[in-house]
Amino acid sequence: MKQLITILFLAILSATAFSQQPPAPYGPIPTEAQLKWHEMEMYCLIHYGVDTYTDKEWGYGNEDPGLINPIHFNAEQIVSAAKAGGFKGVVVVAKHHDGLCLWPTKTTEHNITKSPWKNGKGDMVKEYQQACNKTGMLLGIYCSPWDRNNPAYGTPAYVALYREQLKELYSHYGQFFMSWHDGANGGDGYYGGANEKRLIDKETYYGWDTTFALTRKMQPTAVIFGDTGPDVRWVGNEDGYAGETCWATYTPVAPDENKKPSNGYVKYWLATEGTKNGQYWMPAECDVPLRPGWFYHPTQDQQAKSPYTLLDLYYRSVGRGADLDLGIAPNREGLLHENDVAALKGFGDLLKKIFSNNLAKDAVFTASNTRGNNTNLFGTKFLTDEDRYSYWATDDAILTPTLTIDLQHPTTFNVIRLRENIKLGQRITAFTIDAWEDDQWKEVAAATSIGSNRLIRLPQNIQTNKVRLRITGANACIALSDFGLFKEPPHLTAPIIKRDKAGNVQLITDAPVASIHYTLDGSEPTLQSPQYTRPVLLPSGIIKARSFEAKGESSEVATRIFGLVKTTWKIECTVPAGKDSKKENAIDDNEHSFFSTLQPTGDGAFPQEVVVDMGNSYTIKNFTYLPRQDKSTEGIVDKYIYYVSANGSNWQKVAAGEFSNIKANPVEQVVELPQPVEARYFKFSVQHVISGNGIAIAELGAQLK
Ligand code: FUL
Repeated sequence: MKQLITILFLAILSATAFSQQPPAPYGPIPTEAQLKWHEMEMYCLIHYGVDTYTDKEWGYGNEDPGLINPIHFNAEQIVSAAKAGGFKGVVVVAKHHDGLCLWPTKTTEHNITKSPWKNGKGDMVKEYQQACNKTGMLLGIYCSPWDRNNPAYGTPAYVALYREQLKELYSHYGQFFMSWHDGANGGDGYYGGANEKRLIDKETYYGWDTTFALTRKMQPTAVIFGDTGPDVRWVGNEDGYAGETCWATYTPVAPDENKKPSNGYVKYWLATEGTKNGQYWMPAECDVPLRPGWFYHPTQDQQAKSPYTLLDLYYRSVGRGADLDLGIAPNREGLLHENDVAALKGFGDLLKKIFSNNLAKDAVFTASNTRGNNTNLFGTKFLTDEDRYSYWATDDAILTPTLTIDLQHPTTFNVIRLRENIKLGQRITAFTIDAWEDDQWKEVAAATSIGSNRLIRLPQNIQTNKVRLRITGANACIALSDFGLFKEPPHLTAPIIKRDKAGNVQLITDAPVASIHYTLDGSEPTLQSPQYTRPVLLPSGIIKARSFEAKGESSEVATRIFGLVKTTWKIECTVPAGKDSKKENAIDDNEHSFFSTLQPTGDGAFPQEVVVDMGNSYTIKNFTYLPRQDKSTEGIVDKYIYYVSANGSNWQKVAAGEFSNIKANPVEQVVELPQPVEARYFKFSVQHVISGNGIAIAELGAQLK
């Protein structure tokens, strides 16, 4: 009898022990620093430097530090604007590819002490540190590995110097949340006057392992960002979005077989999705500038992304388990432009409005299974407690449970949020959401990866009193930490601006609105601005439009800047078109078609030149080049010369340069002329392309003075 009691007792004990046992972690799991980084969700990347004054995206390395004189520089204004946008920190570009250090470094003369700003006594990184401390924001650092100024670039001496620069930054500015290492590496530059092309072995040159060991030692709480992490990976585009399926795990792959992937040397396009069951916990950072470029350009003052555009990016980055890194660019005075400040604030307010009220917080959850039946430890009550690491779990064998959410009363929502307890790895691989409608379940959404955060934005509001989550695939039993339902405020959408080939602009709304008003001078449209009644002829220039409702509510402002109408244009090229391509595609106002001279074989000789006859003489202030938009980099131009002519035979050179960063950020390139020119013909002379034996042009354009 005694024996039986002991056995029974032991059996009960082991059952209780099991029911208290948390699930074993699955696959790679995040470090403490990575967890903190996930919790941040959003931060900003600040680009300011000589490019701010030269109107470039990459400096060549020969710029005069004397250019830097931001008389009103105010780190607090910049950091506070980011904070108002809901961002939790800033990464400061302390040195960009041009090599100018914004802190008083001992490693090179090419630094802020040689600028007139604060009589050479200033230290921008310090001022950002102070502003962050004051505002409760976190600080990160970007120090470009590629340095087009340094004479030693390409030799081991430079790598040692780069490490010295990092050491200075790591020692004097407190704790960093992130050390950001860019993948753009090697190419032509000033290099102390050598003016040459320096290529490096991207796999081995920087000795990243040694450098990152330094980071670990000196900044143990910082995550390290790079194309191959090791802590946070580049998402593979500068458009600000992760894949619809996006794994926090990733196995980077080198472009060539049997090589080790490294910064700037990786099949980066695989990073958009990551790797299901990948080797490392290496979540994605989605970086994207608020304006088209990373640096400030006065011509982009009207092009800050609107709050709703930012919200869309938020869903496609943070909503897919990645973080959003938004580029902000202080202007020549050292301040964020008021339009940028307003866009950030509008976005921050919107996020607060949407996510401050979880409509599922008082719901009654019924799970088809709870781990060891132990609702105290693993019950559904943890799904709405705002703690990312408390969770509902299932028994080890249960991979496809169902969760029914009784909202108790009809509830309207359009956003669903799910989170896993990522301390236990990324486990769920597929799920479906149903809503109770007309006495039956109706599927309203389905998705794959969840990880630290998954947001589903439904195309329309749903009203229901019951929702069901069906997990349809998992690598291991479930450890879900969050279930949320949210509703976006009603919102009048901005008009869509379209222009036909003849220059007639149409303003379109999805549904009728009381009125649409527009301006053609760059000012904000108000009820007093001209009312839109029929297409407006706009041969070149800016249009801003806004919808209004009877009660005075208004939409965001939609802005478009149009180049000169091309109906009278004719185009010729010095080399034949590639297969299935025609030259007219470069002037057809269709960004999805492109003209190419790429051939199946051959090296291709440059320059290759395109001549456009605009049909009439105009006063031109800039030329534009839109690279192909199909994600391929073949034929994308990165060095050009522009010529103009009155008769098509006597040519005058008006601009020459490089389209820096066009590979990672293939947006329309605007070449501002030093002064407006009178011309009927222009010649786009392509000196160099990123890769391939020919050129690829989606659109060529010009804007009138
Ligand atoms: C890129 C750089 O080349 C750009 O200039 C910019 O700094 C961006 C954030 O990273 O790779």
